[in-house]
Amino acid sequence: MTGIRGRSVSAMLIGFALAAAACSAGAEPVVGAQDDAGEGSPTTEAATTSLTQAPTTEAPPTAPTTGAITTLPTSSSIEGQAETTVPPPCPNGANLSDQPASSIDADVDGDGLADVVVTEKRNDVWFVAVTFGRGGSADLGLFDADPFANVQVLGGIDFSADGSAEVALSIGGGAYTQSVAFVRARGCQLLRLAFEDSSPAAFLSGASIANVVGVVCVVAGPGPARVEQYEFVLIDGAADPLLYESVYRPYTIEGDFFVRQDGEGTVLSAEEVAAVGLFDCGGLGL
Ligand SMILES: [Ca+2]
Repeated sequence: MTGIRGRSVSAMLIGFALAAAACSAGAEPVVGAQDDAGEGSPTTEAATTSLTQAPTTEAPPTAPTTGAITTLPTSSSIEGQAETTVPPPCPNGANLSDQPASSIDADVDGDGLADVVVTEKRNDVWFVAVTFGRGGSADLGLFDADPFANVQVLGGIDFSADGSAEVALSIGGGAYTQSVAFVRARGCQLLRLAFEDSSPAAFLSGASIANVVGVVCVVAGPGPARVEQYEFVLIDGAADPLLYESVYRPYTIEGDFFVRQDGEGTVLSAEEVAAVGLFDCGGLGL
């Protein structure tokens, strides 16, 4: 039951956080610094204006106010963009091939420019690489990826709702499962999100008759960003409906790590198991 409830809450959280992300994405580059600048500078202008215009009784209430809002924030917002949304290009750190195995667009460094993220295999080792919208590139070896799998970049999901997307990748798996990993940009580098023991993190999604494993992503909202790993094991194949033992393992995202939280086990019917998404991660397809 925890799993079902967890999922519906997850869906709500995703919706909420995406809405919050949309709001903050629009507001973020302009609000903080410009408001401060806008409050400081207009006061001076208003003061000088009111001094010069003091004899006139009609103008002061409207003219200084309009001038303060329209002119000053505009100039300071241009300065702000120069600092925060147009960082200098990165070095060309990736050895990019002409034929990536997969490619998606996502803003991984949060500068407002789309970046191109690809997967490619070199000498039987898979790499994820990014070409930044501002220029330059970086790559990262996926050494735990199956060299015989078709490693794909699934897309970006902004877990922390900070404008920089984390990138989900399918890195291979077993006969019935796919393993999903996450990377993010840090400055001009790519890094792999890891478990607490620093091993590269991967989550399983897939199903056989006896086993079902699912991944649910939850972006930051009222609660912390997390990835929930569900596992269902068939315990009564004679029952109608089939009965599965469920294990729910949530991992919160803290810094660059997935930190295991307490989960619960319970018994679910096949219908309840089916209601939990095998891969429910910000609309990304597996
Ligand atoms: Ca970008």
